[in-house]
Amino acid sequence: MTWTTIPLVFTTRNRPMLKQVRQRRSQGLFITLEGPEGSGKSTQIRFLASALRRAGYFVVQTREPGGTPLAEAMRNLLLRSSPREPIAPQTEALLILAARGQHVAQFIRPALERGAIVLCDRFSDSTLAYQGFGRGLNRNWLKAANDTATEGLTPDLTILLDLPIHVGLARRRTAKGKQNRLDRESERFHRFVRRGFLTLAKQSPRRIRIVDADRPAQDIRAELVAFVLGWARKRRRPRNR
Ligand code: ATM
Repeated sequence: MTWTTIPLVFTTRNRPMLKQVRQRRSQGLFITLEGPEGSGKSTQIRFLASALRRAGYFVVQTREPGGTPLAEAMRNLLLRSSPREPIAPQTEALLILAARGQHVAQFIRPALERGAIVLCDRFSDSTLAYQGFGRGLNRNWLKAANDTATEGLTPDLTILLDLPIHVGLARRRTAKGKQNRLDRESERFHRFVRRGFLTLAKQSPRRIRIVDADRPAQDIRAELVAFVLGWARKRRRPRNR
């Protein structure tokens, strides 16, 4: 087990202070899938998990918001609509980050320390895209709060399944009974979210790989599986080979 020291900036009584946070570097690999509504993440993550397992890797699959009983309870609060008491944007962000803190501490880090490939359906990029670009919350604040929730955990690889908003929303609207509170946001909101994801991909081109999701599922699957298997083989040997 190796340890690295990463500097994080904290502000106490308006006096900036550098605090050293020790982050454990694990044996596992952390891969996230991101994308706007209707991008097919949930289907593709299942394909990817099966392909990696067939190749001999130890894989765990999870999602956000959620992934542990407490975080799933927060997911239910977040995604249901309550017209009598709309959720304020900052409450939404804090609930998502609270759920993430629990998920990282109880599920993701322990799995990485056991050497798993952790496949997660959404993570921190969704917070910057939805709550930052979509809701307009301060992105520096979101990044700092997210760093606190995750203790600095960043994905090793992020796949961004990108597609035009009207295509994704049409897919979600025809998938009966599957709409949640955020699905019902305006097209303008979803346009900001997509633009947010693409901006994040531009800022982190080594971590975030854009995949065109406006294609038949089997074409997306073929590209995704080939790319991720190649990427994983360069970093870890499968356990049972
Ligand atoms: P899925 O539909 O991908 O399960 O995600 C649930 C919702 O949670 C999704 N919106 N819709 N529809 C995006 C939203 N979400 C955020 O707004 N911020 C986040 O940080 C995460 C992880 C999800």
